[in-house]
Amino acid sequence: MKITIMTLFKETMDPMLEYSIVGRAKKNNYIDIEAVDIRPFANNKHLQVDDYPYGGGAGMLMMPDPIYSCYQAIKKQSQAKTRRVIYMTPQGNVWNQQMAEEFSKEEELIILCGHYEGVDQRVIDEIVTDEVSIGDYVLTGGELAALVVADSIVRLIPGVLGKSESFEKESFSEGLLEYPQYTRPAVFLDRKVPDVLLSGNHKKIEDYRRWEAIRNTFHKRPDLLKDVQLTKEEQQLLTEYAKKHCKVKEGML
Ligand code: 6GU
Repeated sequence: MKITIMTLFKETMDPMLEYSIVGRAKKNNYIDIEAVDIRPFANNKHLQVDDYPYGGGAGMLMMPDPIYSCYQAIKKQSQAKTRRVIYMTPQGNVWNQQMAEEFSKEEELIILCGHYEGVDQRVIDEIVTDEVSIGDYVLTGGELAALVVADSIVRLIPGVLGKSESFEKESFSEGLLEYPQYTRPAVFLDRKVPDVLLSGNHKKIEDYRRWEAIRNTFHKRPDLLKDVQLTKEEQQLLTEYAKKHCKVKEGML
């Protein structure tokens, strides 16, 4: 997998790509990921990359030509047969785990970070295959959003996470949030670790964790439960639990 991030702020992104799990994945050649500066691809003496919008209005727009030249240079260097080009924009599809899984299977990704008031529409129409947002709020630029998207993809690539960091039982992997976790000491500020976790009974521990994950999801993100496969028994348990623990607002059911 190769990921190239096109940006006017390469220096702000490089440190995030050199450290931690992403940096390690890069060093160990599980992934080729880099930020490329768009500015040197400007076709004018002053390396200008933004200009006023036709028709007037506030702010500056990124000019199409530097972005297109940058894209062509990236494409020329690549052996990939297929690629997707993501434009980071609050107008895009809101990123989620399912999209991360889908994009992690691609051979090559190019991520375009917008800045200022945006990007000339013609270069978007020419090169972009997917528009992505990371949520309903506005950032000053696409860089932070691109790092979020890249991080969530990189960690899904086989080999990137070690066994101890494995993502089999984590939030969203089965549509549920995670169960709560505990480490030493067994008692902290008079708060005890649940007895079952010290019991050594693996079946009991597994059942306890599954139920805690369901309970956690019910309280924090009940909207996720509609996509979770619960056993009949779990469904019953949850119905009982809900009756006991939740006041149902009038008109809700
Ligand atoms: Cl991808 N870009 C910007 N500028 N703001 C955002 C965003 C992206 N996603 C949420 N807000």
